[in-house]
Amino acid sequence: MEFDDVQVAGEKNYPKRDEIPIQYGTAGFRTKGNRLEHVIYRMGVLAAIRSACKNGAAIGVMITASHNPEEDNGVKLMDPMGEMLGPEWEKYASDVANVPSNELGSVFQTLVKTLGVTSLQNSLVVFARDTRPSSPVLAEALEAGIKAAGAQFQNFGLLTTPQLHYIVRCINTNGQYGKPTEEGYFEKLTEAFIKLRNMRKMKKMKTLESYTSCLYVDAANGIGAQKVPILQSKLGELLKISLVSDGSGRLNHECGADFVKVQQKPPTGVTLVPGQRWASFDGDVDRIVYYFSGVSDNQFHLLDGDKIATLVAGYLKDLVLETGLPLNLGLVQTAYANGSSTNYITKTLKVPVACVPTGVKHLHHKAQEFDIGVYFEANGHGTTLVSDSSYELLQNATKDTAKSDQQREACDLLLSVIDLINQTVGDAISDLLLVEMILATYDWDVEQWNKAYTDLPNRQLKVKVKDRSVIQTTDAERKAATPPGLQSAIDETVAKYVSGRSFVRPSGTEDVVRVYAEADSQASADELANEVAVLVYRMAGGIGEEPQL
Ligand code: 16G
Ligand code: MG
Repeated sequence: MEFDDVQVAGEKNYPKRDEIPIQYGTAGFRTKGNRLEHVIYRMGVLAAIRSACKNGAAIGVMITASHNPEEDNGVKLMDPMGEMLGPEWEKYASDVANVPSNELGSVFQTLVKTLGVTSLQNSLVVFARDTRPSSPVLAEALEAGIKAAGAQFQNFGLLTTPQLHYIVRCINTNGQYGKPTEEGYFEKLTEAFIKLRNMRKMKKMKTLESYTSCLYVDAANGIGAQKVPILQSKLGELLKISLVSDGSGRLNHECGADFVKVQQKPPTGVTLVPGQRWASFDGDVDRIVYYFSGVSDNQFHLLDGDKIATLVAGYLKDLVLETGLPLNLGLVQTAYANGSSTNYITKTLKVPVACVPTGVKHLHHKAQEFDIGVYFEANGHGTTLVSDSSYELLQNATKDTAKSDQQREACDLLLSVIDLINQTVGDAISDLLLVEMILATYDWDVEQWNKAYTDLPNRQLKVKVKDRSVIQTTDAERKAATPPGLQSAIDETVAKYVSGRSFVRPSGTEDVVRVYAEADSQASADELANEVAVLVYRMAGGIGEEPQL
């Protein structure tokens, strides 16, 4: 196999623009959109090679930078079951992205030789993009790369990231997971939702004076704004959705799940009427957080990934009990999970909890260890995984006459809940339907949901340092292994605060060190975060102005 054409077309149309190295990070490559053309061209070729290594299974490529500002863009590859690219390939992706244009052919040549790939003709790459201004040009670069590699492709145009993950899985399971189209995606989710709403008598939501059964969705001015109306058209009266940040403003600008979570306030310009139920997506619709303004206290209350996880885990736990099947249920979180949530899950729900490093791939991997594994990052990214054997067990149980009617009904119900969940990755649309279904089942409004536990006040800060790799972490990022002395200094500081907890970690997506702190009051959480930020600044080579104590 020769890569001369790949190199010639690459040098001519997609030459490397600069020498700044770029790494395939937590969620693929992410940087300014205008730095990515050559990288994405190369990823087209790499995805074709990955497909060949997987016997021609479809590999997905998504062009998006999620919650990043509009001028950024990014790219990530998806493996055959719709999961993130195998971590062992992240290095290949980084190597290929960084070689000079005139060495591209030989680098690919060496790679296919190492991997034992002899042809790319039967490779299949499927791709989609979000709504960023730079996305169409980058999609062209990707297509050019796939064509230069001589592979086959399908361009799905504008999709949410989780939709593409779903489609990849559908293609590679020959439609067993669903129809490999956007239509198929909405059909599967909404049919499950409608079935669940009809299966058990679900009472109307509580009618608080100012309560409305309409859900308000902030689509971050992203691709979600185009997809929510499709969802609405399928649900009709069953769920009324009112859209804000509907694409008329700047992507992710003072809106969206990340803004709401980090700033702990509604999108700019939104006034919450007490009791209204609100949700925010991020720019590519793989995160969701809920929030509301309290009817009695008029305060902003956030129902983040942790609150969603506990709602889902509690609901599934009861349902599993009703099935009478020996399915083990577990929940996976990261260090960012609020201490109160972990407490509630272990002590009240009595569901085992695992803690893993930040990044979907880690959570997803860990969740696979359970029969039913719920995973959520506090930032609102999460889903539930059900093992194939558990799925089969449930299917068989629905036909098992030795089981009671109630048990069989519970199995059937659980199977529909599984259909409602996009198991390939966290999916704001699927999570929204799941939350809405659970709230309707319990006859709960957001206030009742929120009462499960009270979050410990918390604060996140960023510190700029010369080289963030001087901070290495251990114990699922809860402890700093280097630089020497930093952890013991953090420990000493934390000890001064009631219910204090703090950790630091180098960001995987930005050139900063992140600081997280929680304590018994907001003032203490702010103070603790600040003290720890100063420690990082002083002990890990801070640049710019020192954080003020
Ligand atoms: C990416 C990750 C997300 C993680 C975040 C952390 C995926 C698909 N996304 O957005 O899971 O929470 O990075 O960012 O893996 P940070 O390292 O900058 O804090
Ligand atoms: Mg995202």
